Amino acid sequence: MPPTKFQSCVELTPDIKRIEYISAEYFLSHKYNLVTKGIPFVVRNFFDIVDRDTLFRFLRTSFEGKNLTVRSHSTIQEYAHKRTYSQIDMIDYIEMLGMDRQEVIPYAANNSLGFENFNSLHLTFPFPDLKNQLEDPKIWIGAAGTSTPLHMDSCDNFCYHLLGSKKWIIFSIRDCEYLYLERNSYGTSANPLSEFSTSRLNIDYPDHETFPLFKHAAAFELTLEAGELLYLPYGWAHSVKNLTTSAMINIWFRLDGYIPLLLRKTK
Ligand SMILES: O=C(O)CCC(=O)C(=O)O
Repeated sequence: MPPTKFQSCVELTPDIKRIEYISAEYFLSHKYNLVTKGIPFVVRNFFDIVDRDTLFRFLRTSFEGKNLTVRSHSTIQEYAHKRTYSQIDMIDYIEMLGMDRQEVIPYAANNSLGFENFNSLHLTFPFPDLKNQLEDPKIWIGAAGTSTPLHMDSCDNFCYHLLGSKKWIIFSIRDCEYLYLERNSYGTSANPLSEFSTSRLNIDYPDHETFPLFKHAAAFELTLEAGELLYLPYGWAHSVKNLTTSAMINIWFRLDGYIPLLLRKTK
């Protein structure tokens, strides 16, 4: 079962705020002020943009001798319960991305990148003290049209958007009871970071008769561009679509103990 009841003390935000520029140093020294409100925000120009050729060259080298896992699904039910995975070489995948194709190619979603590669791209994680409690940074590379349907993760998230444009539709933690979330069978690992819930709703074509509560949910729409960092707190459900060929790296982490507990799920 997904969590259904939250204290309604998360501030409502009319829009997801874009902070024009803060340096990594500023972020490090003000990190708790920035994240403890429990609302998402975007920082523009947070890191240096790497051009497409340089990024792909870097990825070819970092994945040399390793397979990339790619994911396919055609419906949201398939995403939730029967998605298919296959393995491909990074060089072949990058070649596929460069081809003009009619059909959507599989999505290289959620592949481990390693902190060494994360550091080589001069990316900064604002909570270095948490580093030994983190999962590896993950890289998401996909063609226009690849997507991740509506779901909710059980941890906070920093997303470093490296290339192209990615559209996010985000729902407040206060609205999760309107989203028909169910604990997903992929989230049965002992690691709490991998618990997540998927929605039965197709938010591109919502069926209001079957899912009448959905009309109470307010969607925040956001298109991330290269150089932007998104902070997405625990419990904010999201649906994501790549509008162009895009690449993003994310780190999921837990701030229990830092974020006031009242912003978290009611027991
Ligand atoms: O980029 C995507 O397709 C999905 C990313 C996502 O769901 C996440 O970072 O939690």
